[in-house]
Amino acid sequence: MSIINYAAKVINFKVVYYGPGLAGKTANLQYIHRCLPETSKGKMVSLATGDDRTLFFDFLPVSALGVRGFTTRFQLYTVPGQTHYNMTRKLVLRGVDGVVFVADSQWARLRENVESLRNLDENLKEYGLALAAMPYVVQYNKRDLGPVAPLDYLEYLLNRGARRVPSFEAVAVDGTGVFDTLNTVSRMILVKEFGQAQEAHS
Ligand SMILES: Nc1nc2c(ncn2[C@@H]2O[C@H](COP(=O)(O)OP(=O)(O)O)[C@@H](O)[C@H]2O)c(=O)[nH]1
Ligand SMILES: [Mg+2]
Repeated sequence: MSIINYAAKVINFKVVYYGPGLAGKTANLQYIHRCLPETSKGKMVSLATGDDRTLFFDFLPVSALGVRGFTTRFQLYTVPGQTHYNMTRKLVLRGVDGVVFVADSQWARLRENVESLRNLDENLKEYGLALAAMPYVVQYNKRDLGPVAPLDYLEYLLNRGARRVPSFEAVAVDGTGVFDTLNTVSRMILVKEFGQAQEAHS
């Protein structure tokens, strides 16, 4: 659900980075924030608990291209991964336009990924939304660590829903895969909102 400000001619899209705690959601936003020029980024708000995990959300408006005289802006959020913050996760998903699922590639974290994906499904359902029907990509992060599960296996576990979505290997701390992930989900949102033709001009 995009939010359109007709007076300011701005369309806001909301992208939520979802996934288990410590998968690298915040690291994605930090890298993006570091790379963007001052003129195209807002302030990043990060509320952390004592153990340095995201308690509420990270917020990063990214100015993007103009569409039909409007400026499109992407607002990036992350959710806290830990089980007991489900109310917060649900709130952050409110009005979401696109989802990035950040998975932790390490063998030891596979169960947490599957649980988090199931939790995402359930929370979207409460808003009448489904991953199968929305702009959605998967990121397999922490590829630099060992031992990590092979891509095929991660795809089998996490990307075999009603439709297979674009997926990316990433090392969020050094930026590998970070913009591929963001650009793809952003493009999927724009195509959904404005149609294929618009993409050709973007
Ligand atoms: N080696 C490595 N560390 C990472 C990577 N992504 C995130 N981290 C580290 O993993 C920890 C958790 O990352 P964070 O972004 O806070 O996870 P979040 O809970 O999903 O937001 C931090 O210490 C990050 O620096 C990665 O791709 N490789
Ligand atoms: Mg975080």
